[in-house]
Order: sequence, then C-alpha cells, then structure tokens
Amino acid sequence: MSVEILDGRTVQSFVEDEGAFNASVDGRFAALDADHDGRLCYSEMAGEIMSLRVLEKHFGVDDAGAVGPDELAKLYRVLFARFDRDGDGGVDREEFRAEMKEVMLAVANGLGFMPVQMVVEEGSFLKVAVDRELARAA
Ligand SMILES: [Ca+2]
Ligand SMILES: [Ca+2]
Repeated sequence: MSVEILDGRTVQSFVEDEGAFNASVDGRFAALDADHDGRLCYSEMAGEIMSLRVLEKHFGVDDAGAVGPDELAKLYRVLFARFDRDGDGGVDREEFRAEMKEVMLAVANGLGFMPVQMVVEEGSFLKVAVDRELARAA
C-alpha cells in the first residue's frame, strides 16, 4: 500500500483510455478466475467485492461499518448481482469490464477536481491510474 495524490481527472483519463483500462481489468479478471473457466463465480469474486467496499457509495451504502455480518453477506450478494448483469450466476469478462468501468467513473466523480491523498493498494486500479499519470508527466 502507498499514499498517493489523485484527482478525478487522473482516474477518468485512465478509464477513457480503453486499451489500458481493459488490459488492466482483464489482468485482474484473469487473476481472480482461479479455475480458469472464463467466469467469476461468487467465491472468486468475494475478495474483490470486499476491496470494493471503499466504493460503497456507488452501491448506495452509506455506512457499511454499521452493519452486522448478516447484512454484510447480503450486501456482498447485492454487489455480486450488480456485476452479474444477465443473472446467470457468473461474471464474464464483458460484465466485469462494464461494471468496473462504472465503478471507476463513480470514483472519478466522487473525487472531483480537488486532488486528495488516498491510500491505494499495490496493483489496484487506482494505483495503475496514478502510475500511468506519473509516467505521462515524466
Ligand atoms: Ca472461474
Ligand atoms: Ca453473468
């Protein structure tokens, strides 16, 4: 983990660079797809969903810290259902790309134009977005 300065524009320009963004999302997808069947089932997605809790505003949850384990399990199911757009019980690459794009655009909107300090996880999309911006500025 590292602390980075980022703003909405950094994130948005990363999402809009379709080649870079899709490559990054596809890499994440492949890493999550433990049994390599080209779909993410709920258990494969669970870790990712937990890391998305920082983005809970996007999913309409205001205070996830206040919910108990039962509610949390329910919340994870709801989040999984958002990814699984056709409801077939698995998240394919297209569904994963589409939802990650929306999530990241929601993050960009939330950040706005004022740069903020954020703790970002190594290998996360935000980290990739920051590194990309730094590489461009150099
Ligand atoms: Ca799988
Ligand atoms: Ca699906």
